[in-house]
Amino acid sequence: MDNDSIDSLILKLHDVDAVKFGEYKLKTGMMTPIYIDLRVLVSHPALMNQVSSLIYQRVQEEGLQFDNVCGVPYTALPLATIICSRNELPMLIRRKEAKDYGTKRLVEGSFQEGDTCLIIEDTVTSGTSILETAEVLYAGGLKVTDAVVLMDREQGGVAMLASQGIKLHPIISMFKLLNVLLAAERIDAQTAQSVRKFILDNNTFSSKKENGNGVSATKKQRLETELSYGDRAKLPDVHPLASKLLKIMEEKESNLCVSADVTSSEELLKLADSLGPKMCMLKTHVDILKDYTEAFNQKLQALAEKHNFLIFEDRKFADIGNTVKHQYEGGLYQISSWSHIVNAHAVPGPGVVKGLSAVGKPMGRGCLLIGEMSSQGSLATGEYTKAVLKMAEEHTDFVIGFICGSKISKRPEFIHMTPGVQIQAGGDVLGQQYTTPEDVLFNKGSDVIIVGRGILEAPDRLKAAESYRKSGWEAYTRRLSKTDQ
Ligand code: S5P
Repeated sequence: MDNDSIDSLILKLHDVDAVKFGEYKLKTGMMTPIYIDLRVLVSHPALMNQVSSLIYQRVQEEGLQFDNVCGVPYTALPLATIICSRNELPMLIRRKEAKDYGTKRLVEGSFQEGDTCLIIEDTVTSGTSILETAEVLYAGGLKVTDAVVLMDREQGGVAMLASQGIKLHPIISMFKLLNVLLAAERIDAQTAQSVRKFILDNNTFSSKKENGNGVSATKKQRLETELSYGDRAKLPDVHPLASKLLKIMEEKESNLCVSADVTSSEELLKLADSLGPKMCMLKTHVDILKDYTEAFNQKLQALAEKHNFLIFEDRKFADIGNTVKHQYEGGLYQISSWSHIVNAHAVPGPGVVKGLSAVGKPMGRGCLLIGEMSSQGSLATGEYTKAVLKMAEEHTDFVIGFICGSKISKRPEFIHMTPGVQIQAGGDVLGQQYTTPEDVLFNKGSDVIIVGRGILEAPDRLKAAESYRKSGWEAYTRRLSKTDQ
């Protein structure tokens, strides 16, 4: 599904007042600063057709298998009708009330017991409307495995439905909607931020922990925060490069990024070749090499292909947009031509991301923002870290995550990478502070450990890399299973 058609749809939805900002009450009783009202769609036939096409496109892309289609009454009913009519698919109608005469059926249309019914919905908050419809379908002997929704408010619906065995496929997510409206100057940064905060603070699934609705609190917590790397790779809003990294991590059972801080190209290439199978990413400081050549980066790229890891040049850009743009694509190193990922300080303001993105985004590259540092006395803390988060949320088309000490964003699409890791906690004489893989992955909830001297200074580097890979992976799998009982 291409981004341009989603972006243009978002703007059209805003044009027809289907997206409103202010103070509104949701069906759940919750007050919200954003209201999505897709009931108005029926007055805009071209938009109805566009939405129906996108929903059906999603159904095809996902290769969903079903025998009939049911729209959740009432807003999604005409959408389901258009989809079924255009594509000659059998439709079912769920009655809201049983008739008190005749057949008293709650599901109208013909079907066989055991048929699978695909549900279509316009907006999801908690997922209960879809579940209510599914329950009526179940009572009629139907199965429900998938539902497609135009707009996901990202407040726990995906997780709640997953816990009930229904996979939800959203087309537009709240964060995407905000970014498009912000970029088009339909809303200001403050409004976008207050809505983001509201969404993150009001997860309907996790907040039900206290009143208990049949799913255990621990399971809810896991579903809110603990998707596996593989599941996160498939999230609708995940950046393609973050998705690639998460897939590599899952496949290689590795959350290890080796920091190859050596000064000879030959040694670096040897390291990349021998440790390649153990890591998901290799981090370089190209400007400490004493013998850099273009041939070096070509060999490095070939090794990244061979062993399936990503390259991360730890350049820590920190200048105005125009300067970093040149530093990223030009000069001696032409970093953008070979490094999948770079990082940047947020100190200069959003211009630094815009400058890097102008070069890297068209090439499918990604950027990590430095939210926290491992060094003693770092100034990147508190309000600064929060501002970094906000900057990331506003540039999700290029920023894929953070350099940080612990999980600083609840968004599972972001990757958290933590340096300052050794098997033994401690530090060096120049202010580096070390914590253990266990602490970083199990307690602090980060995703990737960045290890330099812990491996480089070991008597057997390959053995050391394997031991970091193993302890990192074990800590992560224990974290997943911790809340999965
Ligand atoms: O806060 C940070 C950020 C980074 S990227 N602290 C860090 O140590 N790093 C980098 O991680 C640092 O530049 C070095 O390349 C690596 C840590 O190396 P080690 O030898 O101390 O593991």
